[in-house]
Amino acid sequence: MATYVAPVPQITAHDAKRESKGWTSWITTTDHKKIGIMYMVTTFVFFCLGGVEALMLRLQLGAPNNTLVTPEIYNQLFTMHGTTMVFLFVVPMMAGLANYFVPLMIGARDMAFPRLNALSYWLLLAGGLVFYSSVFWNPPEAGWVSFIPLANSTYSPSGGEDAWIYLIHLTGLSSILGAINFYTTIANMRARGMSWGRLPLFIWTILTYSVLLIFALPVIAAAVTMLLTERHFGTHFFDPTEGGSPILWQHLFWFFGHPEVYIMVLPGFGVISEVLPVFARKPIFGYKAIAASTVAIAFLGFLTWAHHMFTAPIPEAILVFVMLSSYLIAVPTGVKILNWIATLWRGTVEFKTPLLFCAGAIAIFLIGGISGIFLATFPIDWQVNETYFVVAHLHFVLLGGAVLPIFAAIYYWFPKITGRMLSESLGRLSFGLIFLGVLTTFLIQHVIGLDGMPRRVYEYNDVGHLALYNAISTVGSFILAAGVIVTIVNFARSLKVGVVAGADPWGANTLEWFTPSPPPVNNFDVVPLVRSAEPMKDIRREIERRSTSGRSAGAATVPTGATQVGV
Ligand code: HEM
Ligand SMILES: [Cu+2]
Repeated sequence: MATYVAPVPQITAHDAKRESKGWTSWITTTDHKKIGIMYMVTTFVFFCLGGVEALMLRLQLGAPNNTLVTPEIYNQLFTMHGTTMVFLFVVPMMAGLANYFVPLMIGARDMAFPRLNALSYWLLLAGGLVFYSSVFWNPPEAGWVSFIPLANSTYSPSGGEDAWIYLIHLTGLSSILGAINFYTTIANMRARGMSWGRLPLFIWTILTYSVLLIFALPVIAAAVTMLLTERHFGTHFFDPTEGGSPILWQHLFWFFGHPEVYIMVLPGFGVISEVLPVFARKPIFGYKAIAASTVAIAFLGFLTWAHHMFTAPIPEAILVFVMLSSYLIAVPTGVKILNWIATLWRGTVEFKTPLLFCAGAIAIFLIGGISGIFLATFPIDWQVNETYFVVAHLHFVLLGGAVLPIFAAIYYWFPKITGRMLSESLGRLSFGLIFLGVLTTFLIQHVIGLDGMPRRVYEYNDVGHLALYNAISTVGSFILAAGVIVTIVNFARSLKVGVVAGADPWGANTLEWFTPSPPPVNNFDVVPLVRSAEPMKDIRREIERRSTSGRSAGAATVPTGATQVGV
């Protein structure tokens, strides 16, 4: 008789201490789940701050020649907004999701290095606090890219720019330590039977995310250190009057910056690959192709950084190479999208909120991908570089590739984390508003860009349709914000009155659903033996088989890691 449960009797010293409560249990914790929750809550707060900054930007741009904010404040707002969304929301939110779910999905009891894990969180928080403390004197103004000469001590004399540098250092260190931890955990702590070919696709993307971070972050760390010495200790790496080169900064920044985009969107793709098969009631189509395309995107992502520098003096032969390698990324990306569509095709599709967010994410990302092909064509980029066309592109990519998948992940995994379901009707409303808000805010910005409106300007004249188009975009941003607020209300409500979820409310495929919701401190009393890429399906099938053949009285209950010792 087949047995699905490998008896793993040991409870480690780490698990043995009973789950402690109270605020000290949070600040002293090394439990990956608590750390994961702290990551997610902290980064969501930063998302709200970044969102408020975005709304202020959009309010200022809502009418021509508006005087709501000064030019300095406008610069500070877009710098804070871009930096917050990238470094304090998307990247660490993915780390938060990974912290909570990597051990659970691979059948481990914690991360490989629990103390290092706690350190990663505290470094992230420190980075965020140092950065936001600049609000009390003078926030940075040189954009999230800190281009030279804007970021040097002549144009950015205030300490805000230094706060930005420390943010990069602290969050970078946090991410690198986290990446090492994820990599080691995934490589060494998988349940018995979970070969690489049975690794959940979300885990494949976290593995790739980690490798990308490990390769890309040291470069930006070096670059910002050079910037710091340039600002304070008289070095001249980037100063052309002393033999330095501003282009060097751009190379160093974008060598990191382009992979950073994949650091943000690949885990989002991983969420989509987990959610679609669950709600289509079908195995994922093309598991191997999706896993391989993740790795391919990551590799190609290191060849294309100079597509952010098409207007810098770079030899045309190189521009052609960069253009072609950028096009090439469309191939593995297209592979993913085709496989996702094939997964939904003829499935028994249940349009629950997580699936809605995923479907919306694919549509929105696709629009960003298509404008990306335009931008990768350097003669086109020469026309639209530094206009709102780029702002539209980057928001479609990041909202579709990262933000909507994060919302999908929240709706999908909230029951596991809290033990309660989020409301479906509020979820749908939130999705509808966010989807509509994204399209209303950003589609029109392609036209604003083609009409010639530059990005990073605080005002514009009332020429052509610019006033109307910008007003539409501003209205859209408030629709989007309303959608986010509905989700926040949904959280607060469901924590108290949400339907109790049980271990496996979706009938899902991966191991995190084997254990109770919320999971006990040690995650699993017994770790099931993994026999396919969809272990929960095997377990449910086995339970069904046994209950219909009338054996083992306890086996027909919903599986939970804590109670299912005898399956
Ligand atoms: C919630 C809806 C959002 C709205 C309404 C919004 C709006 C804006 C606006 C008005 C700008 C400034 C454009 C300019 O003056 O050049 C901007 C820039 C930017 N946004 Fe957003 N944004 C949103 C979400 C996001 C998200 C989720 C991300 C990243 C994940 C993001 C990343 C950026 C970046 C990187 C910039 C460029 C900053 C710079 O120029 O240095 N935004 N956004
Ligand atoms: Cu790029």
